[in-house]
Amino acid sequence: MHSSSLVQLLAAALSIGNALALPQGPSPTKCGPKEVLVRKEWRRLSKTEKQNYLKAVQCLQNAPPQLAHLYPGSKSRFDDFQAAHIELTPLIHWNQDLRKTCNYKGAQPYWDWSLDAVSEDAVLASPIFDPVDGFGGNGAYISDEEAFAFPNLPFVVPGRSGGGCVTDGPFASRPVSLGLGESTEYNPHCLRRDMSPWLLTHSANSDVVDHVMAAPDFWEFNKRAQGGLMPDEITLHGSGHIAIGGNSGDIANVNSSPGDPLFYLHHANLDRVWENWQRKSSANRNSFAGPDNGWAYPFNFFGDIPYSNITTDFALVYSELSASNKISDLMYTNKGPLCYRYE
Ligand SMILES: *[C@@H]1O[C@H](CO)[C@@H](O)[C@H](O)[C@H]1NC(C)=O
Ligand SMILES: [Cu+2]
Repeated sequence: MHSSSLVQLLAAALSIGNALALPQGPSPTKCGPKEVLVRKEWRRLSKTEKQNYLKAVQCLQNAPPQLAHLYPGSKSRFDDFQAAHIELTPLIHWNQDLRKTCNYKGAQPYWDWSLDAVSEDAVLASPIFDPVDGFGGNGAYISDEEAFAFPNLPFVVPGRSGGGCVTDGPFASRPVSLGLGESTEYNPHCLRRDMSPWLLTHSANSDVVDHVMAAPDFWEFNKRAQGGLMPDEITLHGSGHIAIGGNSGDIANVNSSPGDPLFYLHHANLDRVWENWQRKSSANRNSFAGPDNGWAYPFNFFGDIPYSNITTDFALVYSELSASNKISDLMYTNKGPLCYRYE
């Protein structure tokens, strides 16, 4: 297991898609009303806004890599982000790169899964999976046995229904460069999904969101949002990964999940839940705590390992994607280097 922490993962979710200027050291970044980007739920975007986002992602998939010297498997700028996640988990500058490299004018959209988690039919009918104005749908069905042979999970995902190559949408024909797993060698393969509408309705519905939102401090918030490893313990974070990626899909792999472009909309929504929770009180706003290793207590699913608890002085590192940030600089989405708000 790599050593990046789940807290970092959530903290990184906060910074995914950050906006305008490189967060370089302590110098304050200008973030006024003119600069702040407004993040919207996918289905609230116009058709044109959706197409602009999808085209910008495809543009990054065709843009040359800048980190191939670090990650031999990276064949595009899109792959740089996937490779950096394999190594580090934290991600920053995704949306900034869409804007800078691909001239994308918008903000990072998010996917509010709780809107779809009302029924299994609603999950399947979600606009997020639209073949034209969305990210495409499920993979073709493969058997439990075949799916379980992939390295994502130690159990067969209840309700899994796909597992093979995604058959429609704008990302079906482009090979994913890296993964599954923690190698950064080139390993082109089709984008796979193994959706479990059952799991999404059980682990990302509005009751689960409410339970997370009721957490008294960040430690507890993080614990409730991350959930556990087994199917009946999965909550918000695991849900967006495992209910879509299942046993064989890219987005369900703990290392190589950003191979599926949906990853960024899932993490933007986690960030939004955190931001909503922060806005409940000034105590919430300033609360932050968690282990410095993703698999340490209280996420010690694979046994106890040594760790320290971190504070907002902790510096997140992003490979060569950007300079590092202290978490304290990232506690407000609408200030400093992040500079966005949610609608
Ligand atoms: C980390 O913080 C948690 C929650 O406050 C606490 O239970 C745990 O003992 C702390 N661990 C260390 C190593 O200080
Ligand atoms: Cu994640």
